[in-house]
Amino acid sequence: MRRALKQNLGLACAVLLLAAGCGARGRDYTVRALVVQAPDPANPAGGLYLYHEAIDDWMGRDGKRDGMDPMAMPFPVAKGIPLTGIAANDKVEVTLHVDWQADRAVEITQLRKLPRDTRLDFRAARPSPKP
Ligand SMILES: [Cu+2]
Repeated sequence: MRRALKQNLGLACAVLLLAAGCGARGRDYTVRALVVQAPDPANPAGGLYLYHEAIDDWMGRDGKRDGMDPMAMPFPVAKGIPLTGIAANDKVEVTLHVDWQADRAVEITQLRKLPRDTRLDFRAARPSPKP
């Protein structure tokens, strides 16, 4: 069981390295979230339904850095990211890769479970005044 987890993590890293090597475009955001709904193994394309904390430095499609408030939303998950063992009410930290030029503009490229006692903070976004 533990070995399987290690292999999965290794695979995730390999996928990340590959993604980073292939002409890294876009931006990465590190986001903490509560899992709203366990992923459906029969439909991995359905993504992961998260209630995420504010993303202060979020940059929209228009290039404006306007932040994103906490909200529940589904996220597509990159191939090779293991979702086994992820259940509703888990707390997770994900890397969101955002590339507005890509077919799939937003996807989770990294995922890790946080300790059960992690306190998430669903305050509003504080966008930076920087242009
Ligand atoms: Cu959102």
